[in-house]
Amino acid sequence: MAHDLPYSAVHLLPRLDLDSVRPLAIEAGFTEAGLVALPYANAARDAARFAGWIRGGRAGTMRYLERVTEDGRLLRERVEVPFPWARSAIVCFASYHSAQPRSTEPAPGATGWIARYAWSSRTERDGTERPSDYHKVLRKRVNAVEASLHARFGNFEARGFVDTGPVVERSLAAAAGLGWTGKNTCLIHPKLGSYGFLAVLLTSLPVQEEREGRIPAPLPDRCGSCRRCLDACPTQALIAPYQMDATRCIGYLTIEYKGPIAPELMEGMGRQVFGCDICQDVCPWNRKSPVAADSELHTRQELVNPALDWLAGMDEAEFERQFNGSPVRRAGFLGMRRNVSVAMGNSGEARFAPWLRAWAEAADQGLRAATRWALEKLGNPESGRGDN
Ligand code: B12
Ligand code: SF4
Ligand code: SF4
Repeated sequence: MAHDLPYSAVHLLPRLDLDSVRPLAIEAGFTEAGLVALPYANAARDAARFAGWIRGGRAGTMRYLERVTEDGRLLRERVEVPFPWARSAIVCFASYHSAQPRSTEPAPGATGWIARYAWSSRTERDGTERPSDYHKVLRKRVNAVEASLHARFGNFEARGFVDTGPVVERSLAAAAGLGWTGKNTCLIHPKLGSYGFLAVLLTSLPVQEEREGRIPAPLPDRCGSCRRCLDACPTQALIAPYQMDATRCIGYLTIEYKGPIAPELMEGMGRQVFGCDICQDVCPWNRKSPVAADSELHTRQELVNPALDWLAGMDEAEFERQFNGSPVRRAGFLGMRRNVSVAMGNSGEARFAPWLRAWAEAADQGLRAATRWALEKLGNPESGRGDN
């Protein structure tokens, strides 16, 4: 393995440089790519930030983020903890910006909001449109980059990740010069904005620029005095610039968290039924960023401002049909019903009361709590018979 090699042997290894890596990533379907030698300059600072975040209890029920090694080190704190052989990280960015409206624009009727990243679909060979999930789409692309590198450089160690690997992808992306961490904690690319997925390819190959002393400096923070995201977050999940308490984030509450939601947070959830785009929709860096034309990440029009009646009327089989292969499936059928109940409560429309009453005795605690809260919020209408 490369990390067992003496210095002289490491010196003889082929080296990566951005000029040869970037075209491979673009060819594989990514919008942009960066490269950084490991360990990177700010690794100790980022490790301390991550550890502080975990110790502050900000990860809630996302226990996988808290995994530790046998000697008690947080697995994700530094890349070298799980991957001591890694000498470089190629970080790829795939834009999912689309021309559709934003969650912060006036919406028609009683509709919910599904986060932009989950609208995706792809056209199969037989011409049918199927839901697509960025995890799968990008994974295939990372594998393609890895295969091209092997074809060029022969044998070396590599591991690719999209979201689920034990690395803090945004820290690596910032270190690789792809953008800066915004006050909303998102990675913002100066031209492409923040509607972009990240994928990481770790390799045991060293970086050319390092030897030449041309280590790319991380991009400067361009948030300036702006604080639109902090002011717009309806659940005050952005507890300070650059810092999020995930247990208050609607992205966490609607997707990751399965139980009953605190009433004051349900109030703030508004009409978001899956994820949340508010702190990105208000960000000026997403105003002029180009729309992506990605054939595997087409917008499913029916998921933009979906009618609450449509979502409420789905039985489990229909939920599967609509969301099998889509990121939305992660919320689960009952999780989505719980989120729809909250949105109904926040809609102010008494016609939703029959749905809510029908679910009020559900075995699922989260759904039960949400329907009861929503009915109360609508003033417990006696005759709320609507068009359902
Ligand atoms: C857990 C998780 C969540 C959690 C927690 C989010 C969070 N802010 O930590 C929840 C469920 C809430 C969530 C929500 C979302 N997520 Co998420 N999530 C992750 C995951 C799996 C781990 C993130 C993590 O380790 N968080 C811990 C904190 C400490 O790290 P971080 O915020 O990522 O890192 C930065 C900050 O900590 C910052 N920092 C900390 N303290 C300080 C202090 C100062 C002064 C400064 C300057 C910086 C700073 O430094 C780090 C970067 O340099 C990553 C994938 C991965 N493996 O990394 C995706 C990921 C971050 N998520 C992603 C997406 C798309 C989203 C959503 C947009 C989805 C949605 N629409 O609902 C929202 C965005 C919400 C937001 N404003 O961040 C993308 C982000 C892409 C991008 N351009 O930034 C990622 C990278 C997945 C991917 N592969 O594309 N997510
Ligand atoms: S995603 Fe929504 S809830 Fe989470 S920090 Fe951003 S605005 Fe707040
Ligand atoms: S809204 Fe303003 S403060 Fe927030 S991330 Fe965008 S530029 Fe930075």
